[in-house]
Amino acid sequence: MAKTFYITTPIYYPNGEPHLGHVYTTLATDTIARYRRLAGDDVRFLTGTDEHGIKMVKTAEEKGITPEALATKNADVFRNLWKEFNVTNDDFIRTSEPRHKAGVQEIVRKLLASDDIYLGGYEGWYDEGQEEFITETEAKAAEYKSVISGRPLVRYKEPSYFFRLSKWAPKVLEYIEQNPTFIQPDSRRNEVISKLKIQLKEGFQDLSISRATLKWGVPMPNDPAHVVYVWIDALSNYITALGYGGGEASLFDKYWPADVHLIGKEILWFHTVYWPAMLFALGLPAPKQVFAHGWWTAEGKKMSKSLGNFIDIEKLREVNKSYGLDGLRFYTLRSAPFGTDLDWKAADLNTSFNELGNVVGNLLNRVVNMTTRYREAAIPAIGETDDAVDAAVRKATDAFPVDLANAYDALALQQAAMIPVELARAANVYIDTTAPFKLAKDPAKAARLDTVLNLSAQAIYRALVGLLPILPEKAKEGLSQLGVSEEGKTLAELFSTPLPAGHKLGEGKVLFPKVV
Ligand code: ME8
Repeated sequence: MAKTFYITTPIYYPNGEPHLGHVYTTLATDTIARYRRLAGDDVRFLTGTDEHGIKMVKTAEEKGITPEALATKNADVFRNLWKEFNVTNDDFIRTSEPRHKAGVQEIVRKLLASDDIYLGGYEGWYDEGQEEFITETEAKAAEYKSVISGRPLVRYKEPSYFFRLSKWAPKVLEYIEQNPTFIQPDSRRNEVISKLKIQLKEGFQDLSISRATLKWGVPMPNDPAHVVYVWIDALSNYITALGYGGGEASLFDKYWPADVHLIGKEILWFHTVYWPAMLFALGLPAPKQVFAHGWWTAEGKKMSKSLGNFIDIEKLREVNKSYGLDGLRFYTLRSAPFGTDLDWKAADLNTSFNELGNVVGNLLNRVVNMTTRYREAAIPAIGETDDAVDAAVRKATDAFPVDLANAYDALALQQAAMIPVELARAANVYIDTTAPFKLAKDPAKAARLDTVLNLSAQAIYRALVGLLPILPEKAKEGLSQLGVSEEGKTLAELFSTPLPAGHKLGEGKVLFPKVV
């Protein structure tokens, strides 16, 4: 049976339309999902929308519509955008759906029964933009403003149910320490560990998990005057979408624990402290990994509508028009090491796309044209070799499958994008050095030309296979120019045999028409 692989994006707030940040996380998740499917895994990829909480209520009020209407309108925008962008999610969960609400209520019921939830009173600070409770110390340090939005914190005083986070926090710390790859990258892991240690030393606060003054949410099953705190509601999506707490839990049995929750760095604490604590209290395993990527800025500044540098859907559609969906995928993944912050620069987008053309497109073009011209489009068998000259391209081609697998295993997506480009670059250098057009003029060099054509073809073949998760359309098109259909084949099958001697190439065509 194939190994299962369950990967998720955050579920996004549909209080507005998606923007570059949402698209980035979703495309990165899609790339990993595509790679794992190609590797032969049984993949489940989940995304969705997080529809409750005060932020949705306030935005709806400003717009003069109900939170339901706002959520439905924008959930559709998210769902349709993922279709338009060829995202291969298997499911899309809305937290307003009955399957989710029933699951959350079942989770709360279980936690009430195990005495992990109790009734108390909350008095303290709340960041309404982040939907986050803030301790007095943190609030004071931030001058009673949100560290994310800069807006004033709000004072809350109301009866509330609490989750016994203090009871489970030591176990969470132990889990984090015993599983070095649970939180990635390492720098983020260290931040969580030190914050946890400080809070454990100072005395861990239990977590307020219900709101009595809010109507828009999942009602507490034992006390419907309260709704469940939006983060408890939201985090549960990762298991309610698998049927946990509902009638049919076969997906849950098959896919839980998740292999990767991919998120932005600002929501790491929720995912690596609250979420495992809840799961442990439910007697369930924690996810295997939470990977926090960095934040996008645009042209050096925080993205904002008023600065005119906001990368919204319209802007992204324009990008797709000029560079194709694959151009956007490649740019966002190759821009910075995965996990660090990124800056959107229109000029870099252009450079990165043209790099694909100059390196990958160029190699494909050379291989198809030369093989067509000199060998009637059939891959020649290896002829005369020259170890000193051939070694570099042979080594890069041989090492490629393992290098690529290592990059994906570490979620080093920048490397995953660049390893194929580097292989193509090495093969271009090889062609420059061996000058096949000169070899072709000398009948005595025919056996040498055979080798150069063969090795160059193997390099572009592997590079294109390796690019399938990143450039699903272009890599497929490139492979068809090589006379290869990857349909239904696993990575191992595609890598295990080189293009055989006599293999006929297809029609050559410019793969990445230059954009100026
Ligand atoms: O936080 N750069 O939803 P959200 C990179 N509903 N990524 C960004 C980004 C930026 N500038 N802006 C947003 C929520 N993102 C909760 C999540 S999960 C159980 C609940 C991406 O709509 C990034 O993935 O505010 C970030 O974590 C997410 O969008 C936040 O989306």
